[in-house]
Amino acid sequence: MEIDIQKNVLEANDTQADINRKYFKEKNVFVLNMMSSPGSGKTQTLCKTFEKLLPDIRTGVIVGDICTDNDAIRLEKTGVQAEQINTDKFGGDCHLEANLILESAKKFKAADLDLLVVENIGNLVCPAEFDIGEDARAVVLSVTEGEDKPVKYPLMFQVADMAILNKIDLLPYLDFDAKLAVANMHQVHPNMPVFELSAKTGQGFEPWIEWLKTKVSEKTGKKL
Ligand SMILES: Nc1nc2c(ncn2[C@@H]2O[C@H](COP(=O)(O)OP(=O)(O)OP(=O)(O)O)[C@@H](O)[C@H]2O)c(=O)[nH]1
Ligand SMILES: [Mg+2]
Repeated sequence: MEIDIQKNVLEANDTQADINRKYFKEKNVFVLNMMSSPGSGKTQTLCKTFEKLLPDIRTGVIVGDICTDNDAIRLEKTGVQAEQINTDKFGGDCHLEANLILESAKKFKAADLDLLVVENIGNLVCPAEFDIGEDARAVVLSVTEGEDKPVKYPLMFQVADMAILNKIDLLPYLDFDAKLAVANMHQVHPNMPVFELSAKTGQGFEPWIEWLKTKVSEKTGKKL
């Protein structure tokens, strides 16, 4: 019985995700779903990223957390419009579902966006199961989490189109083996692009920014 309920929830979500995808196609906006464990640096990475993209790339962000609008406040300091979703109002879900995304996407003031980023709720498991109608998925792993996470939580890394290995400024102080972490990502998802960077210092940002700009260009037809 429980399995049937879960199946129904996922099927309903998939139907809504297809509606979202159609909406995003009409709006000609590239949508990136960014996922990770709590604290790996999604918000910090996005703040630095938006500083580099704005105002040339018209950008919006939807940010999910169980409680607080802390991340929306941090992100808005870059000049981006941020729409916070809190899931504590409806049971404290550990992931964002497609219906919430469409509701929030309709709140953006700009007539047209080129890029809409969804910072998903910090969780390395559930968000991977919920299609939100995005064009691409990013997973962030930070060097304080352990090299083995890709093989312990493979689904997240299998559904991702690219990965960020964040907090590389801390490598001199840790035993973390970055080569092994990347090899573990490639064990579950061969050839996935991995960008090693520090959202604190900005080190390693260029290849990630180039990847993102290329994706936005491909979807929108806009030369960047
Ligand atoms: N040293 C270092 N610290 C970082 C880096 N990126 C993020 N942090 C710190 O890590 C902590 C968590 O970063 P956040 O950006 O809030 O992480 P998050 O993934 O958005 O967290 P949730 O939204 O709660 O899931 C903060 O104290 C950041 O300042 C980095 O590259 N290097
Ligand atoms: Mg965050």
